Amino acid sequence: MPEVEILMTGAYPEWDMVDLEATYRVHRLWEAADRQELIARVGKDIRAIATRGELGASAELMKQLPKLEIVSCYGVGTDAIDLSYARANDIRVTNTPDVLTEDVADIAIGLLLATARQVPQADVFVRSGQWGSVAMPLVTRVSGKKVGIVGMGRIGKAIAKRTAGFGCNIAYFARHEHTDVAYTYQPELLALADWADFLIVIVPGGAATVKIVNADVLKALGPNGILINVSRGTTVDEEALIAALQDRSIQSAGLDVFLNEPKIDARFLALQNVVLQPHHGSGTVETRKAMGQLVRDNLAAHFAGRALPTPVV
Ligand code: 8YV
Repeated sequence: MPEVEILMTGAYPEWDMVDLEATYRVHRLWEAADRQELIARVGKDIRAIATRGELGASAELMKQLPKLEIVSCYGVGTDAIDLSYARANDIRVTNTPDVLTEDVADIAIGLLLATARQVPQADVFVRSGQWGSVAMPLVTRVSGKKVGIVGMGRIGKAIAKRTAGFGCNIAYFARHEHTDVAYTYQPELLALADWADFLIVIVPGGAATVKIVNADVLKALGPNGILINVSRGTTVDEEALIAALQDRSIQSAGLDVFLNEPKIDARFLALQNVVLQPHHGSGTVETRKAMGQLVRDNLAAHFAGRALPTPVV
């Protein structure tokens, strides 16, 4: 029986589970009928948490694991992990950067095209037999338009590169100017939204970015504007977004992330001018295999006393 005990907060694909369970004694928190009972029973022996981006690890959970040494996150965003608690308690934290960059950028473009060109609506149009009897409504061009990118990290840059391929004019909002890119830096988000035809949000989640896309930003984006969010549900004021979609003060939105996933606000389901994705930006076989490998590499390095491949803390 493997002796290092780890707690998993949510499932990974089967190929990761097989590998992890061959190497560690894995406790499946999400399958426990009574999670508190499981933690009370095994918590004192847990040395690692394997979690996912959206599940994270709270201070409340970590406090109940006195031997916890490392939290390894399957995902790049660590906003749901209490990093201050980890730092203060010498708990290492790792994530899975780089391996998912291209896929998340791809889905941002996929959502932009799906939303502007109304691909899901066109699919319904053909399947429902309307083709030939009524005209498909004309849609919005993507090529050559003004794209505002909110966040110019690794994924923001990959999105910019793709939209440049569409001949788009690109500007971005970030905490500071990025000198390694030639796109226009706009330090005012409101001004960026006012200028842009399409606003693509890819800033990290967390306290600093809560509701940065608020009612004023949506108003500035305007009735022909399209919002794409592939960051976290927290970065957009969802009440304001639903109101803006309902009264068409923005044209439409393409969303991969929401508050309260997977139980998202039901009002989204009734809207025709939004394309919905189940937080699946990194959800390709290729990327998920690489993410699982990186989680395992970080855990293996930690327990072998080697340098962590992708440390956050
Ligand atoms: C999720 C993500 O982790 O990378 C992130 O921050 O949010 C995603 O990749 C993924 O859906 C696995 O749960």
